[in-house]
Amino acid sequence: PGPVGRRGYWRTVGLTESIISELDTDHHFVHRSTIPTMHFQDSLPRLPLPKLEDSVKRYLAAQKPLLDDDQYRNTERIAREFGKGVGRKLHRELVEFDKKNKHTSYISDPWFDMYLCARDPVVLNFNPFISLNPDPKEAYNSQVVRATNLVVSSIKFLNSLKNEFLRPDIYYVNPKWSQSRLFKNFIRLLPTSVSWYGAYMVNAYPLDMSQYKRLFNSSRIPKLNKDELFTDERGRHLLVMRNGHFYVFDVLDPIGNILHPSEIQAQLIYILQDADRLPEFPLCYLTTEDRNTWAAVRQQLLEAGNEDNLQKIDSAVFCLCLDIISPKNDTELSHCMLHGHGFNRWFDKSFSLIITNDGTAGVNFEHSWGDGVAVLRFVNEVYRNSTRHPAIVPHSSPPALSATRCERLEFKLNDSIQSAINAARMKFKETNEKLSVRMFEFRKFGKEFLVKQKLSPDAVFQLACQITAYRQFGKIISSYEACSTAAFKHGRTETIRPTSILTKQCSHAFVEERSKHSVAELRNMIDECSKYHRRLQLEAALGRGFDRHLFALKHLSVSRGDPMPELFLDSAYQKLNHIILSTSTLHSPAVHLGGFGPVVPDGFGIGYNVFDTWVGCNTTGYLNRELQEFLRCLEYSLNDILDVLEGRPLV
Ligand code: BUJ
Repeated sequence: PGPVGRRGYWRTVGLTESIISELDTDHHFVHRSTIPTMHFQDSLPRLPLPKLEDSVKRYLAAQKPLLDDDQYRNTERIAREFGKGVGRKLHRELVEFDKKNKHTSYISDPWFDMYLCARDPVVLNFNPFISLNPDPKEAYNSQVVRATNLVVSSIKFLNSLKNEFLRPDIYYVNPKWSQSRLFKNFIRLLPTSVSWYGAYMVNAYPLDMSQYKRLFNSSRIPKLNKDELFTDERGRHLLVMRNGHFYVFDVLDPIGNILHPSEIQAQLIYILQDADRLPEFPLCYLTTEDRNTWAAVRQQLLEAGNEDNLQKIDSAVFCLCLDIISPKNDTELSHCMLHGHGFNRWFDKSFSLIITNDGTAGVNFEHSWGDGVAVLRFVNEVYRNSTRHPAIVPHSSPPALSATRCERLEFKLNDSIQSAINAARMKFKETNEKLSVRMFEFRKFGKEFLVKQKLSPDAVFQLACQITAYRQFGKIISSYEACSTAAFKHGRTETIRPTSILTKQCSHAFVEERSKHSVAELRNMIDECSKYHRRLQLEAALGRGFDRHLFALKHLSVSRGDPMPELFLDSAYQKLNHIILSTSTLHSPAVHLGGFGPVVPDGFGIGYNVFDTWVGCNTTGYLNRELQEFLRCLEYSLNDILDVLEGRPLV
C-alpha cells in the first residue's frame, strides 16, 4: 500500500475538497489538526547506524555481568575479532545499503522479517494487549453502548488519519508548545522538506507516523516460511465477532460519512441475538496455530471456495470482538485480552477491539506492522473521544431493524479443514492452561517519591527486578526493556539492557552482603545504577544501542548465505538473547492494564508502570511457581530499596 497522502483517501474515492470540508468535524473526525498528520515525515532524521566499535563496546558491557572471567575473555576475543574482521566487512556493506535507502531505516526490513519469518503462533508469543479504563460515566459501560461509542470514535480516528487531520505525534520537551497557535501556524507553513527542523528549534521532536498506514484495513497473512502484511484502504466494513461467528457491515459510506451511530448500535444488537451459540468448528482457532500450519490450512480454505470471506476479514477496517464473558478481576481480564478463549478473535488482524460482556474494553494487536507508540496513540484518542463526545447515550433506542445491513460469513469447511480446527483448538487450550498471569502492586512509593529522591523511577523499578532475579536465581539473568526509536524515520525499537556491572554489584550487596555496606554506600550504589540506566535509556532512544545493529549485521550475513560469524554462534550471544525478564512500560490516563506473554518458555513477560504513588505490574509466565516467587522477591527488593532511601539499614 502507498502511504496515506494528504487527502489521498478521499481522492481515491473521487471526492473534492469542498465535500470534505462539509463533513462536520465532531461527527466524522476526532479533531482537525492545524499541522497535517504526515507533515514531518519527509524531513524526519534517519536512524543512525552506530559505529561498529561502539556496538562491540556496548555489547561487551552488557555481556560482562552475565559471564564469569573465563567466559568473558572468550566472548571478548570473539567480539573483538568480529569488530576487526567479518563484522567490519558486514558493517561496511550495511552502511552502503543504508546510504542507498534514504527513504527508510537500516532496521526496518530486518525487523519486519524478524516478525514475519517467525513461525511460532502470534498469540502469546507476539501479540500484546492494552486495556482501557472504564468510561467514567457508569451507565455508558454496557456492552453495546461502549462498543458503539468506541467503534464510532475509532472510525473518526480512521477518517482523521486518512484526511491528515490527525495531529502528528510529537515529543515536546516543553509541552507548552503543544498548545501554542503560533508554533502550529509557523510549522504548518514550513515545507515538508524542512518542517522537522522547525519543531527541533523549539525542542519538539516529531515522531515517525509511517506505521499508522497499517493500523486499519490490515491483516497479517500466513504464508509458508514468511508471512505477508496486507492492507486494503478501500475497505469500509467492520468485522464483528461473536461466539466464534463472523459478521461484516459497512460503517462508512463511499464519501466517508460514518454510519449513523444508532444504526451501528442496531447492527450490534442484531449480532448479539443472532450469534447465540458456538459454531461446531470455530475457524478463529486457526489464527492461534504456528504459522506454517496455518498457512497450509489457509490455502485449503481458499481452494474450498472461501476467498471472498477471507478477503472481507483481511480488509475490514478492524475487528470488534463482542465477548460473552465478564472477567471477575484483573487476572481474568488479562487472560481475556491476551488470548481469550481463542474462538472469538482473529489474531492476525492488525488490531482487535475487545468488549467484554460487562463493557470492559481492550485492544489486542498483531505486532509485526507496528509498535506500542502507534497503538497507544489510537487507544488514547478513542478513549478520550468516546468518553467526551459519545456517539450514543445509554438507553437510546436504536431504530427497529427492518432489514439487517450485516452479513454473516459462512465458511465451506471440508474434513481436512475441520480436523485442522480441532487440532488447533486442542493445542491452544493446552498452551493457555500453562500460562499464569499475576498482578503485582506495591503501594509504599511511586514516581513522586523517587523523583524527589532525584532517581529515575524506571531505573529503580528495573534495579528492583535485577535484585529480585539475583535473589531468586542466585545469578544475573538476561533482561530486556523495550524502547521506542520512533523519533527516527521508520524507527522501531531498541533494547535497553538493564543488567550492568553496577546493577550486579548492587544486587550482590542487597542479597549477599546486607550488613557489610553502610546505608550511604548502598544509597550511592542505587544512585549510580539510576544514572547508568538513564544513560542507557537515552542512548537507546537515540538509536545508540547495540542490539538492533548486531541484529541487522546478522540478518545481512544470513541473507547473503555467508557462514554464520562466530559472534552469533557464541553461546554467550545466545544466552544474552534468551530473554528471561522481558519488560515494557507505558503510561496513559486511558490505560487500565497492559501485558504480553513471556518470550522464552522459562521467562516472564512484565508489563509495568511506576505510577505517581505506587508501582504496578502485570506479569505472565509458564512457570507458575517461579513467577509467584519472583513477585514475592520483588516486594522484598522494593522494601529494601525503600529502607535504604529512607536511611534505614538492611536487616
Ligand atoms: O521490544 C519490542 O520491539 C516490542 C515489545 C516486545 N515485548 C513486548 C516483548 C517487550 N513490545 C512492546 O513493548 C509493546 C507492549 C505493549 C504492552 C505494554 C504493557 C505495559 C503495561 C503497563 C500497565 C501495567 C499496570 C499494572 C497494574 C497492576
